[in-house]
Amino acid sequence: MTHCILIGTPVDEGQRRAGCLMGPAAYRVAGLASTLAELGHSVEDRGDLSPAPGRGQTCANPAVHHLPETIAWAEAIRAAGISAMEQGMPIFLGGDHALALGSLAAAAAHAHALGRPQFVLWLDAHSDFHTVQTTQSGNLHGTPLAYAAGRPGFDPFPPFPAPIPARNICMFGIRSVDGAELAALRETDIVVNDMRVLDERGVVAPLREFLDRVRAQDGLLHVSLDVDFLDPSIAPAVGTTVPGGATFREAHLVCELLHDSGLMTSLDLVELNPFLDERGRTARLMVDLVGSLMGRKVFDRPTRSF
Ligand code: B3U
Ligand code: MN
Ligand code: MN
Repeated sequence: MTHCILIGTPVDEGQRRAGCLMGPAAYRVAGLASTLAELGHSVEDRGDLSPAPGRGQTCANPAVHHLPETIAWAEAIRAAGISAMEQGMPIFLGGDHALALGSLAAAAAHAHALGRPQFVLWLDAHSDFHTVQTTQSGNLHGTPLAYAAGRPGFDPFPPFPAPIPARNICMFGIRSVDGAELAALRETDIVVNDMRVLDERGVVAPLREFLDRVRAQDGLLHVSLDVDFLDPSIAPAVGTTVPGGATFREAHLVCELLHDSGLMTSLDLVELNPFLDERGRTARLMVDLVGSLMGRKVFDRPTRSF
């Protein structure tokens, strides 16, 4: 059984559509803590973080907005995340994806301190591989993976503590990549399982290939679940819907395989915008997916040993 530490991270500054700040409250209303408790886990809700005031940092890209506030969030999330990782499994309740500038830094610092490799599974329609310099929208929720991979172009963010090797990063569900991100991605060994790959191969084989590598290297695994990984027909409460996402069944299967692996050590739930939801259905779906991630199953059967 796992000690689950809920950390509310109501970041709304990483994009321009207000509402993600209501995400932590929506997960609580949708029963996240009781779902985890019913599965036999202990749950500690640490409430919502609030960042220090922004310190007025600037950068050369005029499109970028809320830079000082986003840096302050990243620092607060990183500090809270490191202490949580020492005590249990943090679940970061977003908040937009800019929160991963902090949660990934926490995970990487923690893994580095343990002397173990950090891996990342990025469940998202987007690659979020811009730097502060290349983003055209100026929305910093499109940057955290590039920061974690150690790409240059992140001044004035603090240096990423222990950059995550590209081979340890696996993208899943990708279907919207900007030109600058694509050019940069082509130069890396990041495993990009875009929707074409998932359509051809299904979710099981590509995910097992990745999980086998995590297991073989005794890695820690951070999973970052963006609501827009899911098809908008089942998960409408997100500001950046992209058609052709994961189905209900694919998403649950991914979560069940992750649970069977026993490898996940930290989790982000990001981009839920409850203001755009239909009677809480997206929040409830996300909570149900966490249930699958944490061991809910219909029937016990022998699972493939990893
Ligand atoms: N790549 C685009 C769009 C985007 C990234 N992440 C989200 N949207 N959610 C950008 O703005 O960087
Ligand atoms: Mn994202
Ligand atoms: Mn996305």
